[in-house]
Amino acid sequence: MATAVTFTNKPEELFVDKHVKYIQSLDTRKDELEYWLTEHLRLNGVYWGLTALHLLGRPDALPRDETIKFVQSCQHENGGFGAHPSHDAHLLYTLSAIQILAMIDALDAVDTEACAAYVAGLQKPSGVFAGDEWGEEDTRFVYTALQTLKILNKLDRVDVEKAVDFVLRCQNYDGGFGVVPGAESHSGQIFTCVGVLSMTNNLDRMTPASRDQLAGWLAQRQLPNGGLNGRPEKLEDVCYSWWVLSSLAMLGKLHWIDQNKLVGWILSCQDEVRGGLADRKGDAVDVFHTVFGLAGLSLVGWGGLKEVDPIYCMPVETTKRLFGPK
Ligand code: GRG
Repeated sequence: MATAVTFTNKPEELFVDKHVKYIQSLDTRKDELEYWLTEHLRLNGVYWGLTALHLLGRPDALPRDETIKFVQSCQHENGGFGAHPSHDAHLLYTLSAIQILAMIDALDAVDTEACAAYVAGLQKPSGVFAGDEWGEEDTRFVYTALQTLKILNKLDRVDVEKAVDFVLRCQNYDGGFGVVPGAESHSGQIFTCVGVLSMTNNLDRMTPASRDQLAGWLAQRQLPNGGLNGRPEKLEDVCYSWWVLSSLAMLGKLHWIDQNKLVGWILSCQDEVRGGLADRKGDAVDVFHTVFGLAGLSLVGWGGLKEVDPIYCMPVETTKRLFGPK
């Protein structure tokens, strides 16, 4: 079970070695209930941990061969990936699988043709993607589908223009984006929509005024303590240091928030004894908040972290190797 957490009042330090050890320890906690309760997220967890390690400058801290074998064991006959060998395929895990392999330069270890066919088979006539065979539709799945195919250099397998048109229909009167047309604006969904527009070079399909309105909405997510929330009237959470900040970065408006205040707030969410970051100070740490806190710090250039790519949430080193310099 989750152990007690130790937070300082105002750390000014990033506890790099502690965070590395924390991530390394995650796969060794097989006697803890939490390990088994999170099996449905295992492949995402490997992606979060590996991305964090790359940003911390320790890309080799997880065993490469074992990582490849685990990813291979999660691929289904239909080409998609499940969170764990015994779980059904879904786009959320398929992207994580491909991102993991991209980061460790091992894309040839799996059947990428079958993977692309699986992804392409999930596009609907409206341009949106379903997450899996059961059909839930969401802007998250447009992002995960297009990023997967972009990494595999197989974007031509789907109708990108229709996907982009669908995303544009999800923009609201307040400037934000939701899961489907007419749904409430949420920073997580904004990341996926601005990400789709950015990775397909379609950001200019939004007018400059509309981009400014969206950046204004995102900047308003900063609360007096420096942390960011995901939508109005909600609590701050370390993960929005990624969803909000990466969206502002893609819009070229990172300077619209108080970066110093945000950095101080993120650092206060570290467990300085056992490593890892929590959603907010005083809560138990987990690998999801650890990677998105670190990625937020990387976006503002803090603490000697490796540079993260705001569109793909992978190290710039990886995206440069895949797509060339911007
Ligand atoms: C490659 C980084 C990466 C992502 C893949 C799955 C995906 C694409 C993006 C998810 C975007 C998203 C919806 C993020 C938000 C996650 C989150 C913390 C949701 C919580 O929602 P609520 O309603 O929380 O529980 P609030 O804070 O609104 O109360």
